[in-house]
Amino acid sequence: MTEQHIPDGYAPLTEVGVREALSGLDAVRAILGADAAGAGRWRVSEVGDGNLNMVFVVAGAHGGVVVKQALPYLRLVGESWPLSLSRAHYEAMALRRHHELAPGRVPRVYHFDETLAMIVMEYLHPHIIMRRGMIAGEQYPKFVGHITDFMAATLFHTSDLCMRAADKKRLVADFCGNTDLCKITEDLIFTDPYRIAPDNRWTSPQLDDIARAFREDDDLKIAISRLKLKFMSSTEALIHGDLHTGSMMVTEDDTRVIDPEFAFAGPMGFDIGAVLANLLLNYFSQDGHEKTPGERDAYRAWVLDAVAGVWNEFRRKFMRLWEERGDGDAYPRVLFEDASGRRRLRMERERYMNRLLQDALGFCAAKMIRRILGIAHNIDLEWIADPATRAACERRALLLARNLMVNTDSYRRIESVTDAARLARDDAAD
Ligand code: SR1
Ligand code: MG
Repeated sequence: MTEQHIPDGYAPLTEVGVREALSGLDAVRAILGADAAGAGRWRVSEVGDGNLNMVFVVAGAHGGVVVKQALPYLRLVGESWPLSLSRAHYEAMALRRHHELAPGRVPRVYHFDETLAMIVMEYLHPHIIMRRGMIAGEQYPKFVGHITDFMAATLFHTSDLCMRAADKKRLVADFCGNTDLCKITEDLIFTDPYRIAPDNRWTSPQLDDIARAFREDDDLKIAISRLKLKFMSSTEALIHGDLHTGSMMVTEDDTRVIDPEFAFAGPMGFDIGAVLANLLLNYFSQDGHEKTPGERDAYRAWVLDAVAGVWNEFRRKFMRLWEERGDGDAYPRVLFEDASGRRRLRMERERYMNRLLQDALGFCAAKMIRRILGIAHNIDLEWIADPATRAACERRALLLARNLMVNTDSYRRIESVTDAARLARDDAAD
């Protein structure tokens, strides 16, 4: 952990502090309306349910804003786990970049206060956290289109396929100080679930055997270590870094990506894999949420369609961007101007996308395993009250994830992943 720097003037916000901090901001006052006595009085409520920060909703007579403040420690654990306030700086920078690249897919930033590590942003209403909607069995028909627009735009435009080398290097430099947050990922996703770590937990005793087997599985530990190296050393694009369904706010018609505090220049497959993993975890959790067996069959089918759609649509959109706007310093167009060159470049793009799917599937597996054996779990599974049912769902997810990670190259198409997920459930039901 880097040494903690807390600027003079920083203090964790209270409701009173939020009021004070916002009262001097003309743009924010214009959105809320004046903080006046009676009906005009701003209503401030703390709503944060994430692992890291404080989040306030402020409602005024005219509208609302969200105030997110970083704490100098990890909220989930407390002051014993110090964490750099600078994550708010990286989050604000990523939100602004994402807004430029994928307008309408992220909340607008109205104000960033570096001293308070505070971002004031658009209040998304009536959006809910996607994970909660999925647990309730809600379908989001526009989700695949929206999330693939977001990923294709943000990943392509911040890659060397699109950027000039000097600009790309500046981007890498702009985000390279986000080391505390990268370290969380490096430890909690790529290391701790495969060793005895103090904060690991799982449904015990039901999963004790598989947790131990994973700790003793050299094939798996080599595979996760290769992924860790890729995460640490690849600077392919500006990635969100924590793109799970708790980082998405949705309605039937809209999808917004929030919380990019883990953003840095990393491997694109990490974001794609995060989306796939969280859909698959939800898929496996549905047995614990249906009231009668089969009640969620249609929902399960929708989730698997979404898994396939996320990759296939992303691939199509990313390829198209590359064809139309591939003016970066990688694969210079000047080298491929004749018919044979153009044909070879098309083949190369196919090869690139195949490799990207392999990366995404490896990271997908890593993200599934960490949510079942590591410190931070998903409510999709956590909210299954009966431990035996929960463990059965988790075991299926773990077995698929292990195979995905160790035998990634036997999954050449996303449909082989959805088939395997279906089979993992059907086999267990037999
Ligand atoms: C201890 S922090 C745990 C997790 O919360 C965030 O959402 C990230 O996924 C991080 O790994
Ligand atoms: Mg988050």
